Amino acid sequence: QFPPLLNTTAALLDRRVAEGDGDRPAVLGTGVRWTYAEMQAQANRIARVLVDDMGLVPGNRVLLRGANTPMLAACFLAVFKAGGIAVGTMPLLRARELQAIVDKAQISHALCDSRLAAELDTAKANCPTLTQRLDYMGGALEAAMAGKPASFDAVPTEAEDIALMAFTSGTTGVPKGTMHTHRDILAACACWPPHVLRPVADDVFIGSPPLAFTFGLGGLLLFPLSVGASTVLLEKATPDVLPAAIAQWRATVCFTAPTSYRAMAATAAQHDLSSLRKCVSAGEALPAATRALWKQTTGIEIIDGIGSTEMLHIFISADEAQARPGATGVPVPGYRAAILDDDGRELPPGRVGRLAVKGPTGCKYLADERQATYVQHGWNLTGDAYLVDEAGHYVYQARTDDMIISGGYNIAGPEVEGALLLHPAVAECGVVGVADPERGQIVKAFVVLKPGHTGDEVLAKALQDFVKQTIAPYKYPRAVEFRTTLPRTETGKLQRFRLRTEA
Ligand code: 3SK
Repeated sequence: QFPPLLNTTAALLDRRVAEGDGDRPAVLGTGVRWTYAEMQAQANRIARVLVDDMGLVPGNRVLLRGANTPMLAACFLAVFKAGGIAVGTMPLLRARELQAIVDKAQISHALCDSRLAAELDTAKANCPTLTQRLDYMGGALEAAMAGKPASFDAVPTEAEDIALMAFTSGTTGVPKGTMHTHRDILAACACWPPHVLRPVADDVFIGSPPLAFTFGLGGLLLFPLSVGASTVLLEKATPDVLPAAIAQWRATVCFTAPTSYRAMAATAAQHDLSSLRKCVSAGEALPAATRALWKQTTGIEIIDGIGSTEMLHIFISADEAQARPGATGVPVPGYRAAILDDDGRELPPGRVGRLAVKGPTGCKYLADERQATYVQHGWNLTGDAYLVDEAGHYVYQARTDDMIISGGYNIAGPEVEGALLLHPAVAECGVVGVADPERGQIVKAFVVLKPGHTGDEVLAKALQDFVKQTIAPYKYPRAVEFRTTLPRTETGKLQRFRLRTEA
């Protein structure tokens, strides 16, 4: 039972300091090693700047933009502590994507890593609600913090107050904001970590997912704090640098995506990974071959899991003892799962249907009609097709929607289409995911050109570069095929399923 008055930062950070863990290492990064007491002081000073200088009142939405750094972590904790609503944004987002989030969430405040300021500067003109902004990493935020005392009493938020809005681009590319309360956050800390991951206070967490992605926020900030462990926040955690970082920091718990484990296996022998004891994979289905390769290379059985931005974190998973190649796992204690047919009836083992889950966290979209699609009959329908085997293990089959999952990124085909259609040579286009041994799927664009343009390699490259300049670069189509027509229904709707089979 959670008490009615509940503040995430008070529960995860202040309590730890009050109970005597102030001198233990909390957050590590390039040139930074903050103890729990230092982390608390940083968060307190930022909270004071937010309230005293930027006029934040409880319920205000605060956009956070930055690479994974101790300062970004302190900003999240400061916003929770001041009773604000933290809205994390992916570092790679462009101005138009930021603008859509600011508008949808009615964001009034922003704390931005100064090295990523340019896109927010561009977005500013079209963000009338965003009136208060300070930049950090050599920006005005640190200067404002310098004059503040290191104390700040947590705002007595209620358990059901919204603490976090996490955005996901969804199948249509129109961003969906998912809302999570203080109680949701602490419930996520109380379910998967103690029952499946089982971290201890001496653990050192490390990994690649951005704090703006709830997989990263939980795995690299909330969960380590919840047990008094430490976390290494790396600005760059691609597979070419992660093994060296694991060795350097003697990390014990790693969070990353299957593609990253596969890539890291190739260079693992060149690094001392002997400190590692737990490896967590989520974000896309874990191929049995990747699990086997990582086990053969490091001796470690990957802890696989599926979560969603809507559900906040992982709800089906398997610890090392329960792991079965090809299966994601079993419902995390606290959650229930079922496989439903299109009419909402539960299917027996072995039958493929829609994955449905319920538990202490759940989907609460911000003003979005897709709420009624995601939540039906009291179940959260994740958009994944699964089957459950006779032993109760859940086995992933496919996405049930148009989302493309490539290299751990969720990419909405229609959003890439929207970017391509801005190019002067493009008349029509359709974007789908096609199977790829390395990335799971890649984004493929089928393009019909306007008269006077020739579909050759030069134009294909120009279109790819154009998409990279228009939206987050990871969404660009890695394959481009020129067509004279696209398959459409009589009413003109693009038939993406036909493109998928023709790809
Ligand atoms: O994609 C996932 O599996 C996931 C896992 C944990 C938290 C959030 C997400 C989207």
